[in-house]
Amino acid sequence: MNLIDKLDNNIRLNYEEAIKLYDLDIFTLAHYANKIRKDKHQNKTYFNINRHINPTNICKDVCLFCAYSSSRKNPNPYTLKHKEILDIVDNSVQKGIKEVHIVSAHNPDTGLNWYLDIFKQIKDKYPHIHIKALSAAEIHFLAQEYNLSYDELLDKMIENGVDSLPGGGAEIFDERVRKRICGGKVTSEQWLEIHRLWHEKGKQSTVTMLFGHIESRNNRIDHILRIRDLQDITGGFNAFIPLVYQKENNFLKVKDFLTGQEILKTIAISRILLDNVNNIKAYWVTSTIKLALLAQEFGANDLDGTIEKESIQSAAGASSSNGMKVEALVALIKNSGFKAVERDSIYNEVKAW
Ligand code: V47
Repeated sequence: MNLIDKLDNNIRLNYEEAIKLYDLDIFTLAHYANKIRKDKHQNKTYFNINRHINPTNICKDVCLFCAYSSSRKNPNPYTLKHKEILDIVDNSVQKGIKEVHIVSAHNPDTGLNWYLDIFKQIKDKYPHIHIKALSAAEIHFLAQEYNLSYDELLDKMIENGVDSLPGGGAEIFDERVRKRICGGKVTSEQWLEIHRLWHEKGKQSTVTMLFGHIESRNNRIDHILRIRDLQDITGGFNAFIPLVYQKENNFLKVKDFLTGQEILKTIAISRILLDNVNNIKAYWVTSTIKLALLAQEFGANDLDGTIEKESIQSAAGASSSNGMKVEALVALIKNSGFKAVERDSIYNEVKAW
């Protein structure tokens, strides 16, 4: 059976077949990705009302793509006090957020409880707010620093109110590329192990892929298929988020940046390959909102959320530092021909806008 026959019959592709997807033209990929999107979600596009908080930028690790950490070209070290974090949460809750997304750097000076106590304080005060916190990279760092197994640390996070894990720190799983861009932090195997353990506790998480730097198309396919393999076992990933590399203020030398066509192809391919992951998120922060809207026709069915303040990608050049107003996001989704549906953090529908 040839590739097109397999696509027509929804037959799962192996690595050798999957790498050939990039040879198909963009309209063919859009056709197949959009068909899957329509079958799963019709013309709904999900978003949530959330607040990103990045409590510290002091980091013991060095990732070449990062412009956020204070050790890079952005020497402005900070560590927020719990009172400052709670003030942010108070303010955002009044504005109607349903989720706080808390990730930051690998700060060796704060102590473990600085990381954990803030979750408890937020949960005690706002039991209805979903806490999505700590990437697998942070979990690996904290487990090593404080001599805990992943399992012990994940249990402590749950005890303190963390509801789900974000997908950061996955970067690209290929070991050679990973060593060059972020050697020293969580390995690919460890990243996947942490999410596997989390899923085995009955919890959900998301998974990202950082692309558009020095990785090849084959590295992207390999990354996506490693996700599919774990998802076959656990079923715990609720969304895949391809993050487009932003190039300012960091030390990764990249010659050629991605075209819009390559970004859309990659989103469509991820939709086709990840037959066991329900949602594909076009993260407007890194793709730009215009391309994210177009990505709705290339398999993406989620635009993340309002975010309110974004510090990681905006440090590297994205125009996302102030998030997006919910009315604006809704209007853009509707004007592009889709139905704007607010969701909670684990994809229950909250309200059709
Ligand atoms: O892991 C760092 C990325 C991630 C750059 O789980 C960069 O729903 C582009 O993971 N260009 C953190 N990206 C953010 C993240 C995330 C964001 C939104 C939603 C979710 C989710 C997760 O940011 C890091 C890294 O891959 N990043 N530097 C850069 N120059």
